[in-house]
Amino acid sequence: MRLNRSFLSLFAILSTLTSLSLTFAFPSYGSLSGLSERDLDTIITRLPQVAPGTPPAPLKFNGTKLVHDRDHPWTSLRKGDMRGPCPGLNTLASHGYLPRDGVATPAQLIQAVQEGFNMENGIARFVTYAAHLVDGNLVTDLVSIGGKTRKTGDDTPAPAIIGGMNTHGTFEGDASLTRADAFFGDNHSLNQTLFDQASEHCTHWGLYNMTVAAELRYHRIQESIATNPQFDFRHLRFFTAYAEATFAYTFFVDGRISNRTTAGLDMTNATLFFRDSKFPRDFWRPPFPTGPIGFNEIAQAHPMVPGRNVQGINSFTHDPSSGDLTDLCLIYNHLANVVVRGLYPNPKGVLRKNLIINLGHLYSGTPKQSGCEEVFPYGKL
Ligand code: HEM
Ligand SMILES: *[C@@H]1O[C@H](CO)[C@@H](O)[C@H](O)[C@H]1NC(C)=O
Ligand SMILES: *[C@@H]1O[C@H](CO)[C@@H](O)[C@H](O)[C@H]1NC(C)=O
Ligand SMILES: *[C@@H]1O[C@H](CO)[C@@H](O)[C@H](O)[C@H]1NC(C)=O
Ligand SMILES: *[C@@H]1O[C@H](CO)[C@@H](O)[C@H](O)[C@H]1NC(C)=O
Ligand SMILES: *[C@@H]1O[C@H](CO)[C@@H](O)[C@H](O)[C@H]1NC(C)=O
Ligand SMILES: CC(=O)N[C@H]1CO[C@H](CO)[C@@H](O)[C@@H]1O
Repeated sequence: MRLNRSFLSLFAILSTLTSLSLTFAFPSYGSLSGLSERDLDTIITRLPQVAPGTPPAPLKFNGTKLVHDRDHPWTSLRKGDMRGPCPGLNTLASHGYLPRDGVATPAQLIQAVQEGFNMENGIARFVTYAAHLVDGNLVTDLVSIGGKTRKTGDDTPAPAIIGGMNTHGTFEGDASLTRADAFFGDNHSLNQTLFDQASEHCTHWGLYNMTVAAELRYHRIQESIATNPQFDFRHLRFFTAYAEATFAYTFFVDGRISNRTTAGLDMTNATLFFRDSKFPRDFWRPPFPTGPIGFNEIAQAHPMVPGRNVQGINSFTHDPSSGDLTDLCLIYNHLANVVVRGLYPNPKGVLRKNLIINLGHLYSGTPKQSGCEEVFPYGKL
């Protein structure tokens, strides 16, 4: 009895200490997914609770303008600044359109991609809330564009699960053009071998344009099928892989070039964006609010189905449960009902409330013309 009691109080002290260290170590941008209810309770009461911000409206002035201006100089990284797999967001952070440490609210992300790259409001909302829901902190309303991640197959306890946009398999995924698959290690910095390969695709013509993008997109998929036993190319990743292939010529080409269908990015400027997170000198943003121009052309050049390697390399198998490019509503549905639900199976209080609000903002970014029906995995407020 005595023994039992002192054992229990020792246990109580130990677990309080564990919770304390967990709380103190827990960064305000860390994802709360995958935590036990006990850890969640401890962490949430000590985090600053910030109500989800309102998504910014479309830009008032939406034409081209100089964005590499005197108010937005490039500066090198300070200790602790985070950068991730997205060259667009990295560049915005290194020029101060986003907080330079790489931690931002969803509203700041939308404002920055609109202001700095003239990204269209709907697509900005969709990708921002997708990233925030799977990789961000829904209590503090912060997400890191980089951040630490848990290693594949590593079930280290909560403090190691930090989140941020280089978490593999939530938003970040396989067959990126200039970043290696997580299976090979570093999944977020520029991989010089892959960048050189991308440049070779351009040497026929010298510029990365829609035609090159279609070939390189397909080539990287085939490469992952043949080399990455864990290659996964389904759901949100199937969509983002095609969208991102368009981004380098839609967003990184000077806005004084008005025809965005034929726009091409040269490799010197590409190196600045992809490797150094830097605007070229005198860079102007696109001439109108822009999304993935050429998305359908790239997808149709080499039609693919969503799927994964089911049994090692070269075992790519169609997964009919995944939405494809003709059914974006299925991708939205899977994200809300399966992915987010899986990360947060039983949220309570402020967490549930903020999940509902952020899911509403995600839905507001689905294209009107696709007519997706809104889903409510956690009910309504
Ligand atoms: C808030 C909006 C955005 C979010 C949340 C976001 C997030 C991401 C993430 C997580 C990735 C990694 C996916 C992967 O390849 O595994 C990525 C890739 C990429 N993003 Fe963004 N992004 C956003 C806006 C932009 C903008 C405005 C641009 C261009 C100016 C851009 C350009 C790219 C490119 C080119 C890639 C592909 C890199 C590659 O394949 O090597 N993104 N983005
Ligand atoms: C850009 O701004 C103009 C002028 O305010 C507006 O008419 C147009 O609809 C805007 N374009 C988009 C795509 O928001
Ligand atoms: C770069 O990518 C290649 C091909 O995916 C991979 O084999 C290599 O290990 C990567 N290099 C680094 C430094 O991550
Ligand atoms: C862009 O150029 C292509 C090819 O020359 C042409 O077919 C298309 O109409 C042009 N688009 C615009 C918006 O000028
Ligand atoms: C890309 O550039 C090449 C070489 O100039 C050209 O043949 C091709 O038509 C371009 N693609 C587009 C979509 O403009
Ligand atoms: C590189 O970007 C700058 C700024 O947008 C532009 O003026 C220049 O023409 C680009 N270089 C090439 C070779 O396209
Ligand atoms: C899942 C995975 O491999 N993630 C890796 C992404 O890259 C960073 C930086 O190299 C690694 O720390 C992660 O383990």
